Amino acid sequence: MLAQLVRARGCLVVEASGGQQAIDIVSEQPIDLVLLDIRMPDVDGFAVLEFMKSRDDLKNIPVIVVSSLDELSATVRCISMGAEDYLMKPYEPTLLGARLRASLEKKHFLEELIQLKKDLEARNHELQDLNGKLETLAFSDGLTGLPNRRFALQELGRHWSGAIRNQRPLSCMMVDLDHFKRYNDAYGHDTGDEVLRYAAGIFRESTRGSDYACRFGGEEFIILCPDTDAQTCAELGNRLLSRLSSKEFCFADKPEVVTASFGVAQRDQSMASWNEMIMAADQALYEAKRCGRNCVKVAARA
Ligand code: GH3
Ligand code: MG
Ligand code: MG
Repeated sequence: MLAQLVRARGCLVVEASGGQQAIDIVSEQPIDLVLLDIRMPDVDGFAVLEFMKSRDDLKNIPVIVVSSLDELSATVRCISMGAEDYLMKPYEPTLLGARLRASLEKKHFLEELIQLKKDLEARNHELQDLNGKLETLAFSDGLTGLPNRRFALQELGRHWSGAIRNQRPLSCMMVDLDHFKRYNDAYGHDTGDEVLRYAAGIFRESTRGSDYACRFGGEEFIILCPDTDAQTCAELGNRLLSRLSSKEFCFADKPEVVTASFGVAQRDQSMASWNEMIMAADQALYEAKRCGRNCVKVAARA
């Protein structure tokens, strides 16, 4: 009778003879809605309801209890357990039809919402991935793979405040490849790029740890050395200088050695900002160029 009524509304009906069979059916088949009696010979309706609501994959299937158990406590118990509705037998067919339609619509709406939430979460993950990639791109140099000027200045700002706060030394070294224009002019831009990548590789490998080697622009690099005084920083410069010139290149059958000039400065009390430390390092670099290149110069301290 109940099954006929539901079939008449265009629904496919799977009937269960008892509670255990109902549990088996909802566990194995995609069911849109359950009409559930309370009194059943084996497992009762409360147990079926409890089972369904405890399962993530079944808890959103609406359950309408249709029972002859005319007790308020049973109704309250079913609704508290998550039943959609409780209809007393004998039920009014039109009312059952209306409940059926409303519950199914609600379920479809809920499913759409769940799908939307999943889609949103997936998009969020994609966005987070993209943001990470964008950040990496924004802070790295495409040619050499080193952190770029933006990154260097950001870190410099951070370490500048840290050095003042903790009364720790902070040094930086400006590096400029010597006569670099010549590589471009004599052997082409690609060779120039190769030299830049080579120098970047040396700086990256030799400054592991707390130092940062960054490409500052063109054929200029900056090396930030937190917790380091100018003399130690200059020693690093000398190591970089000899490693750089240790490789003999052969461009268009001509032997070539890459060299660079280094200018070191350490933060001191007279400097109002990190900009002044960079300017001091730049001055020292200029001095290194003036003294014949391929050397390290340290800025005089106040
Ligand atoms: P100095 O020893 O005085 O520093 O001389 P230099 O030739 O190294 O300096 P200069 O400033 O005259 O030339 C720098 C050149 O670097 C000019 C520019 O075309 C080149 N350059 C800048 N960026 C790149 C790059 O990404 N790739 C290549 N191949 N060349 C670049
Ligand atoms: Mg330059
Ligand atoms: Mg140069």
